[in-house]
Amino acid sequence: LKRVADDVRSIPEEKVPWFPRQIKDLDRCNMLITKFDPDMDQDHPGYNDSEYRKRRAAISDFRHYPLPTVEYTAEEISTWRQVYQQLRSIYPSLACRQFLDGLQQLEKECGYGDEQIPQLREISAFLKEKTGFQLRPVAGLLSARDFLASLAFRVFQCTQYIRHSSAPMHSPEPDCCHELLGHIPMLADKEFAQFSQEIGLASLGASDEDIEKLSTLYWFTVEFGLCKQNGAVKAYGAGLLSSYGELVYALSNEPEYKPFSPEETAVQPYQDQTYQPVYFVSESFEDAKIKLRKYSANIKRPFAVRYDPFTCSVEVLDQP
Ligand code: HBI
Ligand code: FE
Repeated sequence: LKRVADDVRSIPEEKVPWFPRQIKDLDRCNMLITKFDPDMDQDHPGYNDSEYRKRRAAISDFRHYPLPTVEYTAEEISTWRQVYQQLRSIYPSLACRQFLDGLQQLEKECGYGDEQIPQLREISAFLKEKTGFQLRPVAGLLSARDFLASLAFRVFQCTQYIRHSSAPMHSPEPDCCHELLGHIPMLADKEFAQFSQEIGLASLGASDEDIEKLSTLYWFTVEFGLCKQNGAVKAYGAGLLSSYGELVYALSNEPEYKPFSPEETAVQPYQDQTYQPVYFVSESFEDAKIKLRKYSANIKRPFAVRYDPFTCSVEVLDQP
């Protein structure tokens, strides 16, 4: 008696990259990309400043995780103040409504202002109540795969050190000015939080090629996105909302604008050294979310994922 069926039954050898199923698995999502670190990048304003590099490393030492309080120095607060004042003055005319709403609440409830650098612990508690997002401290730029995976759990990996004082208006790497001013106000918006999580869920176990596309999508939406609002175009991307120069430029009518379309946006070459050559404009977050869902549904994975908000974990389902 031969059991041919069993012998020849082909088991598809799908190689699915490891991905986190629970929040605690995010301990393994910590691959740093060091090319823009002050230790590695000769163009970093802190490259020749060993005191700065030591300080940056000390702030990023998370042995006392979770969410250490940082005593910022007078110099650090002064850098923050310059960034805050300059950006704050142009937000009302250039930032989208959701951002302005979020920022106003943060000013009221989390110590946002030009006097001090807000603390991650307070911000995380605030976001948890608003949208379920929480912060996790991170030592620098993370790999796209690890960064996106955390979004699936409504966890935002957030740097805590600040840029070098010699260049308050620009940082080659993410720093607390970028995170706290660019990202956090938007993460207090429910619809935007949902959009962010859905990019994250789409990334779990995806191929390197699809990660590249999702990270480009993320780049042109969460980082550099524009949206229509009451007949005007406003900024919602964190890269814009944390850069005075690029925020003004992006809304100046000088660059090229294209309607947000995931298939096209996902393969658009982007710039991480200078201003973007093109910006994508969404009709609304609702519209962006629907389009993203359609796009994600076409990503080939031999399984589907579902987020269980009760256990904060990801269930893996066989594709029907
Ligand atoms: N890492 N710490 C940190 N902060 C970010 O904003 C960030 C990141 N890694 C990748 C990334 N952003 C995106 O630009 C995409 O590559 C996902
Ligand atoms: Fe960012």
